[in-house]
Amino acid sequence: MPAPSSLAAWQSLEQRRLHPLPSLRERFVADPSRTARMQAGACGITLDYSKNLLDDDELALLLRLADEAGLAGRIQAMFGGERINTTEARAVLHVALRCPPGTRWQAGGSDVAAEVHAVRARMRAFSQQVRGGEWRGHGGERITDVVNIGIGGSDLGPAMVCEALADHADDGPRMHFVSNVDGVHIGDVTRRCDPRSTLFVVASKTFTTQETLANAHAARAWLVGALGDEAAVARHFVAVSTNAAAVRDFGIDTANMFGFWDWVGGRFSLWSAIGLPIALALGPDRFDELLAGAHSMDEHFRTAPPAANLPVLMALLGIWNVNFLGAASQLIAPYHQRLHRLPAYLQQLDMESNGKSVRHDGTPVDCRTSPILWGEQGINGQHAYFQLVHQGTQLVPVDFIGVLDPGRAHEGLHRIAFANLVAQAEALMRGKTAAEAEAEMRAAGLPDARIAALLPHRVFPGNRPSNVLLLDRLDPFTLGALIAAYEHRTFVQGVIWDVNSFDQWGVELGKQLAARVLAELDPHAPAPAADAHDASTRGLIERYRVHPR
Ligand code: G6Q
Repeated sequence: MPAPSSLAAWQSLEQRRLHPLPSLRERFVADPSRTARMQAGACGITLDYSKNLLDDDELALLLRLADEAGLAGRIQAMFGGERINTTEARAVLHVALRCPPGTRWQAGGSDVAAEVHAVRARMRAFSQQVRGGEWRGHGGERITDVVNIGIGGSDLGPAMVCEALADHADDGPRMHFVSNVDGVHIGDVTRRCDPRSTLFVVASKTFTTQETLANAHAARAWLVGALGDEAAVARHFVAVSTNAAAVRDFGIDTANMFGFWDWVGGRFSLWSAIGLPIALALGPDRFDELLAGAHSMDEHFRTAPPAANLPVLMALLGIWNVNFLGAASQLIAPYHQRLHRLPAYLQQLDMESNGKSVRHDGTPVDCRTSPILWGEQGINGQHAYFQLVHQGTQLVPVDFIGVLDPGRAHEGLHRIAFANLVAQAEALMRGKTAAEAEAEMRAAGLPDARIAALLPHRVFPGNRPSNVLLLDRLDPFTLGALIAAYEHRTFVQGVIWDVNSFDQWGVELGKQLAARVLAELDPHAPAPAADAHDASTRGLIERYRVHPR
């Protein structure tokens, strides 16, 4: 694959960014059809990208860039089950996880859809049993609380979705997610639960992850200690994994294990059995709707022309901001409390996928790759870091995410949140000129000297780019589509940067070192050899070893 900067469209875009362009404010005045043209919609989601710092010419070049990078072929390769995760020699088929019942999906010589639907049927039956009170605890109590123990891809997706769709849970069990291994997280959850009516889902693709296994052992000790019977594990623990042998070694009957496959990457796995907590919380019908929304976005992504393709457009706008306008970060601002975990989820999706500096062939990338994604729900952000976004020295493109239907929320309150979303996007685009700021201060009766002193502080440069993504409503279908749109956005950017979006070697080194340091922290173990670490690391280990306990 060619280096991004060697592509003709890339070079033309480099030229374009040198042209002085009118401000966004001027462009809106000069072109009344701008917004109508710069919109795309699919699956209950509308993208208004008219507040980006580009025009039709740049957009046409970006679309050409996607074409020159071979995007169409890469999409086909992914959906066709080719081993596009080259460093791990794996196919990337999370898209197959959401194919509707009755479809066939030939990949690698087998029908992966049949395997997917077999696991989905087991998830359906199990979640119905738990929700319906047929699956009970060891002593016969109905399950009231479900604790998912997992981390990274085995935590963030289900946790985000369960929270986002809490209004669709009817009378499902209470959900808890434990990922941190510090002892506080599991302790806080077990204190709130009754062991007689608590079900643990141990979610780990590899079933070797230190944090997850340590928490699972702690949970088992808590449960067996409270119920006084090792046999209780069978009714209170289920596993989600690809590693049956390790599940068995832990003491969970593999009859209570839900499997998935190596072609499902951790951060793309909420659609697999890793989504079991979602099916338990919301019921299997809602889980199917989530999958249907994602599948519908897959179909849109696969078939819509690039110029009207939501994920492709989102990706190209990001490329423009990052590679041609120099944005180092991307703010995600959902204006809905239920979406407050979305930024954390997207952080992993994007930064673990495209936070890379070598290309497929191992040579260095010659451009900036994944920006730093950050954010939380927008209203809180407004009262904190939005200052920097409006008047700081960095360009921070924003994805505003809003929901039109208030759902169960009080309509008046929902409208306030929505008004703030609209106002922030407008303010970032328009800014406030010196003349406007001065007129305001004059109207307020400020003396001349005060106006002169304050003026530079009260000017907003504006011309700051944002997307507005509007969801018709926050329901399983639309959320599934939104997540899939971001997944494909990440994939498209990886194609253009020519990085493998599906491996994560960068998380390995810390894990390796942690295992060694853990042994060395034991005050009863021999101190590490003098040359085992640098002076700083040795000092930290020593501080821990001698700290009075
Ligand atoms: C995701 C990553 C990573 C992974 C966790 C948990 O793409 O690979 O976040 O999901 O490290 O791994 P296990 O599921 O194997 O415990």
